[in-house]
Amino acid sequence: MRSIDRKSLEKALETYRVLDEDGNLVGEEPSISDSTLVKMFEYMVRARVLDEWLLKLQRLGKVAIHAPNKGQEAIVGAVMPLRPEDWVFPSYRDLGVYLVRGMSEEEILDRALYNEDDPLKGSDFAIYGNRKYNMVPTPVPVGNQIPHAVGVAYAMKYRGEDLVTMVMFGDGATSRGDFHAGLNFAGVYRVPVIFVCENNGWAISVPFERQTRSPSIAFRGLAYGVDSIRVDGNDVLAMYTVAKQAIERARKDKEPYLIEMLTYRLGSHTTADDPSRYRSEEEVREMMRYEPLKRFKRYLVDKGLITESEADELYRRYSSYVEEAAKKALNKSPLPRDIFFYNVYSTLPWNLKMQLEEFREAIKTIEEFGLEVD
Ligand SMILES: Cc1ncc(C[n+]2csc(CCOP(=O)(O)OP(=O)(O)O)c2C)c(N)n1
Ligand SMILES: [Mg+2]
Repeated sequence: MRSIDRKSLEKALETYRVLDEDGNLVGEEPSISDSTLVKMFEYMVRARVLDEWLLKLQRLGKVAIHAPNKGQEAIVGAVMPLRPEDWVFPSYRDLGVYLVRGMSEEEILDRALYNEDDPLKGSDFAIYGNRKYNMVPTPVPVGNQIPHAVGVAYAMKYRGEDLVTMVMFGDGATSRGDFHAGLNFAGVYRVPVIFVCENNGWAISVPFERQTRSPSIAFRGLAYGVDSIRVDGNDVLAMYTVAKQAIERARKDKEPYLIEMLTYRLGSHTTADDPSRYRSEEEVREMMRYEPLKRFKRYLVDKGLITESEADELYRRYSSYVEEAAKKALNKSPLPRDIFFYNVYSTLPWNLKMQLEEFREAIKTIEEFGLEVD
C-alpha cells in the first residue's frame, strides 16, 4: 500500500512560488541560463500580443471566436523543458504553448481566419495543433484530451521509449470522468505523463468553490497515487522549475505528476461570454496585481537582463509584426465553402454525398435571391 507522507500533503496544499507578485525572489532561485530567461519572457510577450490581435480580429468580424489567454501566459514555463519529440495535448487557451512548440504567429492566424493555408482545413474553431510539433489539437468536449495523453504516454513506456506527454486542462475539466479515469490509470500503471491543471478560478460562470469541495486539485491527484504540487501559476519561474523536475522524473522513473497551476483568467471565457454577469470588476482589478508578465519583467530588470525600455520595445516590435502577419493572412483566399465535407473520409459516403448536393442547392437558391453567402 502506498502511503502519503506529510511533505507530499504540504506540496499539494500549499502554493510553491519563486517570485512574489512584485517580482522579488521569495523562493530558491532556479539555475536557468540568461538566454533561456529572456526567451521565456519573449514567449510570454508574443502570447500576450497575439491574444490581443485575435481579440481585435474577432471584434472586426474576421475571427469567429477566441478564448482569451490574458493572465495565463506563465504556462510557457511548463512546456519549455520538454523535448520536441515529447507529445503535448494542450487546452484551447494556450497560445504560449503553441508558440513554444514551434507554431508561428502566421500559422495561428491562418487557422483562426480559416484561410487556404489553415492546416486544420476549417475543422472546428479556436483549436490548434499540428503533428509537425507533436501537438494534438484540443477536442471540444472539455477534458477529453486527458485519457488521450495517458494512453499515448503508456504506449511510449510500453515501447521502451524515453518520451513523456504533457496535457493541459482547466479546473472545470476535473469534474469530468475523463480526469478521474486518466489519473487513476496513470497512477496504477505508472505512466510518464505530466498533468497540468490550469486552475484559473472559473469554468465559464462556475467558480472553483462550486467545482469541488476538495481543498485543491493537487490534493485530488494524491488520492490517485499521483505525486502532485500546487504552484503559483502566475510565476513562470516556479512553473518552469516544477515542470522540469516532473519531466525528468517521468522520463527516468516512469512516474506521472500533476501540477496544479493556480492562475486567473483576466479576460472573458470566450468572445461569446459576458463575465460581468457573474464576477465583479473589482475582482479582476485585484487579480491584475498578480499577472505574470509584469512580475517576471521586474525580475529580469532587477537581474540586469533587460531594461524597461527594451521590454516596451519588444512588445511594440511584436505588435507591428503581428499586425503585418494579420494583414497578409486576411489577404489570402478563404477555404472553399464546402470544405467541411472533406478531410474526414477518403471517399464521401452516400449520406454525405446527399447532404453535399443539398448544400450546393441551398447556396444556389440563396445566390438566386441576390443574397451574400459568407
Ligand atoms: C463535456 C463538455 N461540457 C461542457 C462544455 C462547454 N464548455 C466549454 S468550456 C467550459 C468550461 C471549462 O472550464 P475550465 O475547464 O475551467 O477551462 P477554462 O475555460 O477556464 O480554461 C464548458 C463548460 C464542453 N465543451 N464540453
Ligand atoms: Mg477554468
